[in-house]
Amino acid sequence: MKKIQNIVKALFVAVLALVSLTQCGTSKTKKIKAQITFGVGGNCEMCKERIENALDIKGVYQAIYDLNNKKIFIVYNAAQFKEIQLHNIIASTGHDTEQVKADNLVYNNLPGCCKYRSDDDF
Ligand SMILES: [Cu+2]
Repeated sequence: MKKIQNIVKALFVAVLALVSLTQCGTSKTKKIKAQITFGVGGNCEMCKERIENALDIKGVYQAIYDLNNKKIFIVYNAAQFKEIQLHNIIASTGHDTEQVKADNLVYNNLPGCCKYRSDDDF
């Protein structure tokens, strides 16, 4: 009788270990779905494509740039990105955001039709 109890006990421990192992695996890809909207400088369809392509990355589920009101809507994994990182990704393509100004060198390399800054920005 004692032997059976020990076997049951061992089985129980093994199952527990397995469960905690799989939980550990899933916690690595934890998802905290969040959404955010903020202003981004842009002019044309090329800008829209550039901005949205920059966010075509793992951990970003949706990125839609609205050319009319110059705002981007992003659905992302908040366990993977901080807000400021999203700003930085966009700014790195030459597009100013509400929080991060794009590097002038990158901005100057944008095609003429994409120059969205007004002269008094400088
Ligand atoms: Cu453009």
